[in-house]
Amino acid sequence: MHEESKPAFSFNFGAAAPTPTTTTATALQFNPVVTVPKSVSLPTTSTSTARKEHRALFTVSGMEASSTVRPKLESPWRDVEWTAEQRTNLMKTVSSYRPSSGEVTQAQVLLLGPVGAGKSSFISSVQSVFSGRVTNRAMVGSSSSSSFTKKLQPFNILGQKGEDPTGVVLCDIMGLSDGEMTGLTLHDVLSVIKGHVPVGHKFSPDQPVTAETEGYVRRPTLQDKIHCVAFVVDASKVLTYPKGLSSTFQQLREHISDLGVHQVALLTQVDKICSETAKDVTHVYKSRIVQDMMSKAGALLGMSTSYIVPVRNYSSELNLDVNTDVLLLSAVDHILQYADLYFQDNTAQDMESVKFKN
Ligand SMILES: Nc1nc2c(ncn2[C@@H]2O[C@H](COP(=O)(O)OP(=O)(O)O)[C@@H](O)[C@H]2O)c(=O)[nH]1
Ligand SMILES: [Mg+2]
Repeated sequence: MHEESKPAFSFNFGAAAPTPTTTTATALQFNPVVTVPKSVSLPTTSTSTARKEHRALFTVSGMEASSTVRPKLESPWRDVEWTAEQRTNLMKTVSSYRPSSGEVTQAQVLLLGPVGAGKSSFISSVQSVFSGRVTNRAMVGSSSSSSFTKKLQPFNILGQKGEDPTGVVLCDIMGLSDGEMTGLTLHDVLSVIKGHVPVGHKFSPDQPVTAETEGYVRRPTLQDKIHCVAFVVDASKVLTYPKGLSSTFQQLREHISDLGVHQVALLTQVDKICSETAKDVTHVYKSRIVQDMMSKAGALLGMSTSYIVPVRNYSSELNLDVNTDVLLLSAVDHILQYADLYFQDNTAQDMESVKFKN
């Protein structure tokens, strides 16, 4: 049984908190005061590192100045092979990926971020890469719509024509609100991650997920759960997101880490902050502006930049571009590495408990 106290806050900054109803002995304490995670020592959970990072990043001055003076780095800060061959290799890697746990067939990845960050676009773009043409299956909203996606919607990433679905499912969800009264609550996000929320569930901030919710999954299997969370932020908004978003991310990260789920981040819309990258995506790792924005996104998320990858989604294009495909596939590959850590951790734990029983 996993009923828990409802959160003492929601992501609708300033919105009324739902009143708690049922609690159990194992209930998580949703304390709005930030607590340091106790047991999980994932690389992504280092709160102290995150805080240090905050300090360091916020005291750096003249970043923009240097961007203007020297917008391009002499050598890229991450190496990527921008070739059709690399695209083929990455497609093979992604489509042949199978979770390293016999119990599940697909890794479930939850995309979390504010409305308009590019979550649905990322899903559509990855599907486009595999289908060989630009499609919009994940119902991308316009940048002004409040939150087009209100349901929990998993998308199988299908292999190329005739191939089986890949071992990855990208789950789209309503956006974290950045000020309106429509955002997801921490309670609901954690219910999704634990596997209690049925596919197609329509979120509503005043109707939190409980055992009475239609289709509530009482005893989630490993396949029902989320195995990796990918935060999604818009590079062109990192500097203007409401202040509360950063603490929302920190709280989410701490609770998600407590569940043993690794987290990565996608910095989308990099074409909007760097015109060179907009013209030619192979500039992305040479762009000082993008590099600086990655650090700022790291500070916003409380995450080291090594977990963050830049992404350029297909938005208005009609044709695929090999370099954009490579960047998108690299992001999926990055996500899968952290999803697989979950299976490795859980398999290792199972082994421990077997040893213990014997
Ligand atoms: N230029 C550009 N636009 C993007 C990118 N990603 C998303 N968009 C646009 O941003 C808007 C919001 O995207 P959407 O995927 O609906 O965001 P969501 O609310 O997070 O699902 C849409 O108009 C997209 O076309 C990107 O990488 N580059
Ligand atoms: Mg969406």
